[in-house]
Amino acid sequence: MADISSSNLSTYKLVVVGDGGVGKSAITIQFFQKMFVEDYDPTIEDSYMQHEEVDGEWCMLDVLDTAGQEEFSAMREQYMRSGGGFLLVYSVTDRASFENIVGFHNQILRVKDRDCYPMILVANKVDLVHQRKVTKEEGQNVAMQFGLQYIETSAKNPPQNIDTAFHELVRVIRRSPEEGKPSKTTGCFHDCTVL
Ligand SMILES: Nc1nc2c(ncn2[C@@H]2O[C@H](COP(=O)(O)OP(=O)(O)OP(=O)(O)O)[C@@H](O)[C@H]2O)c(=O)[nH]1
Ligand SMILES: [Mg+2]
Repeated sequence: MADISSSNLSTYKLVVVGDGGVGKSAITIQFFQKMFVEDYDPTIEDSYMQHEEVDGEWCMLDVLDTAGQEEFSAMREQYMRSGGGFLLVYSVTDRASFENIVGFHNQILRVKDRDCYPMILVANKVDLVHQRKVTKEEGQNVAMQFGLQYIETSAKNPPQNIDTAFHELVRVIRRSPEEGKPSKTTGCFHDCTVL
């Protein structure tokens, strides 16, 4: 039986970012509470903690669900500074949210003063097939360009790839040199795996 009481348990600070309404809270609540939140209640900032076993190794996940609404954008630099890995979320039904991913990606690298940092690209709301505005290929191309993994999710029941998204980000952090602290000269350490 794995020992989860150990004080040297690795803690991963994961931050969920992206435009307002793309489903950051729905993804986070589906992961932590195994339920889908139907209503839209814009977030200011919420945090969640949970022990989690990823590839047979227990860790502590400390997840920050951030505000996507523009009026709270002044808080971004601070949470970007504290994050150890980022889920960059857009909605496949909202083209602007996809186009804004580049801004989140670049701002994280600027705040971290790195060329690369543990992040994954999350294309959410794939259950809304008929409202889809961004194709899988477009998402994959951007992920490839940034050297990130691309994951399609749905927070709606039955959930699709929600646990996978968080677990993959933990794997990316674990694989990164010095666990999330790549040297500026190391270059990209992410795989461009498509899930
Ligand atoms: N069909 C469907 N609806 C979703 C999905 N994810 C979120 N939603 C809905 O989209 C709306 C916005 O979701 P939120 O999770 O509140 O969005 P958010 O990104 O947290 O928004 P902010 O907190 O303002 O940044 C809600 O009505 C959710 O129920 C999904 O995967 N599929
Ligand atoms: Mg929210």
